[in-house]
Amino acid sequence: HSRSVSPVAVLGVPFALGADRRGVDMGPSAIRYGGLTAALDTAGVDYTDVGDLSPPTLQSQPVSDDDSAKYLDAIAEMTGTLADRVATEIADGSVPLVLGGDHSIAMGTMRGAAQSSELGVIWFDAHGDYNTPTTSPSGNVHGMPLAAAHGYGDFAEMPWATAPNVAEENTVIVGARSLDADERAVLRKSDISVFTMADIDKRGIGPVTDEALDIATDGVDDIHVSLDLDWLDPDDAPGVGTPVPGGVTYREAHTAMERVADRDAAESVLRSLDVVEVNPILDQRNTTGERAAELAASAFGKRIL
Ligand code: 5AB
Ligand code: MN
Ligand code: MN
Ligand code: MN
Repeated sequence: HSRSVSPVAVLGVPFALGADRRGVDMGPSAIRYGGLTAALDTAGVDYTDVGDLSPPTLQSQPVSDDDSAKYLDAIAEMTGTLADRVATEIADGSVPLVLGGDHSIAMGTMRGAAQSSELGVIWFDAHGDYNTPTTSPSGNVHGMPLAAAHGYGDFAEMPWATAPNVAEENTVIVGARSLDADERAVLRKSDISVFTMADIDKRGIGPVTDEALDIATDGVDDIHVSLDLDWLDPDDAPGVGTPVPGGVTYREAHTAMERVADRDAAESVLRSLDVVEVNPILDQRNTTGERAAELAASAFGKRIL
């Protein structure tokens, strides 16, 4: 697929149960209000906003009694619905742009996007999101979606959570700066590539993103890109639930998305994108919603001139 012929399908997933925190379910609204359609228009992107899913809400759930992986039944329901929808949009020739919601929604996007054939993944995040119910310090499933996709650990027993056709060798984390002890040990042993903030400092975000694209696309058809807004420094993107100082600047984040767009223009590699963890309750006048909108458009080829 090439950008000129593949329309983008904007799909909101107002979901907060993976973060166990109100506000992140308003992310899709905040990103749209932040100027998403204007930014996509400027980018010359052919898109349709297909609206929001209606996943389970915090107010519809009894407080979770599973401290190791909170609200897992509701998360399974959301994952199944989203995976089916993403797979359908891709089969119809679209590239889904999925607006979160907390990062647990990426389990659904990846599961749907990986139905058709092998898929690489690039994970732009302060965190590794490689916990399992056994290792998680919080029990919040938004810290687990990448481990779930690979069927790692406890997730080997949860086929609904996994993404078929996603190999560790084609999975790349970019910008990590907060890994839990168990996550760190697992990632070091794995075939997943992790570029930390130190790598970005040394080499620059452009070369690091280009290498991430090389690894993610090696021998596979397409990639999924997952953009957690806490990847950015909290000074630039304050509206997130788990901020970590020392992140990339807004400008560096643009450079990364532009490299994704450049590769896609040349080789047609982008199968799906999600933009997650925007929490307007924690934000300063929707700054983070606006940043998310502009960065999404950059991934689809927004140009200034
Ligand atoms: B996010 C933490 N590792 O598991 C955990 O925002 C934070 O999707 C997870 O990257 C952050 O609770 C999840 C401490
Ligand atoms: Mn994340
Ligand atoms: Mn994160
Ligand atoms: Mn392709």
